[in-house]
Amino acid sequence: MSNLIVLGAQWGDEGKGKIVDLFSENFDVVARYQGGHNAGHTVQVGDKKFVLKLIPSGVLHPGVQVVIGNGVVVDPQALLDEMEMLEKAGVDVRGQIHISNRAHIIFPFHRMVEKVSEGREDRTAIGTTSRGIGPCYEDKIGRRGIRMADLLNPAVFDKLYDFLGEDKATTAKAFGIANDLKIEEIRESYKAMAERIRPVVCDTAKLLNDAIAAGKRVLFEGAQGTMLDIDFGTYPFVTSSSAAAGGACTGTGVPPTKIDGILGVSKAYITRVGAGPFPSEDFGPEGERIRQAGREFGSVTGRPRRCGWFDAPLLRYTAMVNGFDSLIVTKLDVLDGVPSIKVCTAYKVNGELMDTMPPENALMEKIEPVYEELPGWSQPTANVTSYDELPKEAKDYIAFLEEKSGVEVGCVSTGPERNQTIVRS
Ligand code: 2SA
Ligand code: MG
Repeated sequence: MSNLIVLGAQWGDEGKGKIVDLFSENFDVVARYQGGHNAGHTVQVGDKKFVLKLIPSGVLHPGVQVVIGNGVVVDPQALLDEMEMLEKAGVDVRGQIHISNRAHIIFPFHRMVEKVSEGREDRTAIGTTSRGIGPCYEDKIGRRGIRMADLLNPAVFDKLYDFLGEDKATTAKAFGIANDLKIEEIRESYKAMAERIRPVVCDTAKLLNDAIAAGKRVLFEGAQGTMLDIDFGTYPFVTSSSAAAGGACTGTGVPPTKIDGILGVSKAYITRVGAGPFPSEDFGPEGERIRQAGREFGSVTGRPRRCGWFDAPLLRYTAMVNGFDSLIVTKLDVLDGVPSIKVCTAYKVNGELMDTMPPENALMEKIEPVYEELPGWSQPTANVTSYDELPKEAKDYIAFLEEKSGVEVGCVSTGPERNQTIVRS
């Protein structure tokens, strides 16, 4: 398949970074289509570990071009820091990266607005990453945002910035924090950063469509996961972008007719970081065991992730809204040695069985998961690279996930490194 979307089938942190890195050698271009530096894509290359937040994981393959699409929100400081980190590691990032002139810019006052909103007593905090992501998208949808192309034109930038700066100064005043906001300092520092970014900004919709017309292959890298999608996730406990497959088109300018396949990535269990409903969460020692064995801590914020059992109704739902052609199951090895593995196969709400996701949070919170238990395996799966070499119980577990979620598992990851992967033929 030429042009593929790889995206999260759960609440993010499914291991997309490793998968995109692994697949990238077969692609010419890797593009991010939503989110910003709230994402944390961890890639292990030999003894080096990279945590990429904004730049697509494909950058670790020399010669692969990487694109930050129009649907992404860019914090210029975070971008320059990440570029510098990669340059120091010997990556030719300036020779590989292209940033959309339509991508919206995150400013320090977006973090300020987020802090105010998360701290309000009259509202449940979302548990955001404090990167200014949501407020930047608010300005985008509110049609007062500033885009890359505007940042690069000082006269246009000044005019738009006067308005946006004033808007945020009013907010700051209302919350008694006006002194913290250095509107003019920010203006000057952004103009300086603009010059360092200018050489890598272009019309990436044209770049991508030209590449496709020339027969090149594009991999679209999702960030976060479908259950954090602004429309299809557990709203309002979601991120502010279109993480589901549709976002790959609106977030890059590549039409749906040019997408050839969609791969979902799911852990062999499930995690979530931040607040919101989580039907199969395990609050006991087994959840803690998964957290330790799976090193389940936020790669951007370090927050402990909430852990639980594979949720088949959730996967059926994310498979429906994304149209997965195949599923990639990661971190199977984390379940090594668990004597009995639970799988949530249905939801019960007010005594009634439901086989899909309810749209309201109030109902989501009431879900009692219906579990089926499968025997674990004693022989480790870590490092196994061929399906036939998996213990019988692990194969049965994968077959059970396929049956209950309705998606074929094409690939299984058995460790963080590139070679710790099983591809089923
Ligand atoms: P935000 O900051 O507005 O996007 O937060 C809104 C919700 O989206 C969740 N979110 C994430 N969930 C999992 N992984 C993410 N990336 C980092 C990682 C997170 C970290 O890879 O570990 O380091 O904590 C990510 N980004 C956003 C967030 O928790 C809120 O529930
Ligand atoms: Mg992550």
